[in-house]
Amino acid sequence: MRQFDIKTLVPAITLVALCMTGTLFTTEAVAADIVISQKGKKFVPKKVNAKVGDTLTFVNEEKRKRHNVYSKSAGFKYLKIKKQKPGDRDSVTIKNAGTAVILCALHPKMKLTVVITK
Ligand SMILES: [Cu+2]
Repeated sequence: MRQFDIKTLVPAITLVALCMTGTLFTTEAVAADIVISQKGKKFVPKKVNAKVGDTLTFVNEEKRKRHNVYSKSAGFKYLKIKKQKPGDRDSVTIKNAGTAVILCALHPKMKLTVVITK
């Protein structure tokens, strides 16, 4: 029975290891943190694209106003943050694809559209 030469085996293992890590890096998507400001009674920006697994971070940049975050969109009612005081920074992680409209209960004109793909 032929035995593998150590000089062949070591580079072969290294190559396999490199391929595996390369595969991991290319297939494993890095989740993004999408920062949205609440400023002047608006969400800034008012529309963002996201992927499942990304987080939405809401930063209240007002001097005095409070805000909150909620959604009535089907499948996205978990996208909510209770009262946010000026300076507060809170995040929610997106679990599914679709289009979510985010609102603020205190300021009915505030609207953010999040288009989520897998
Ligand atoms: Cu508000």
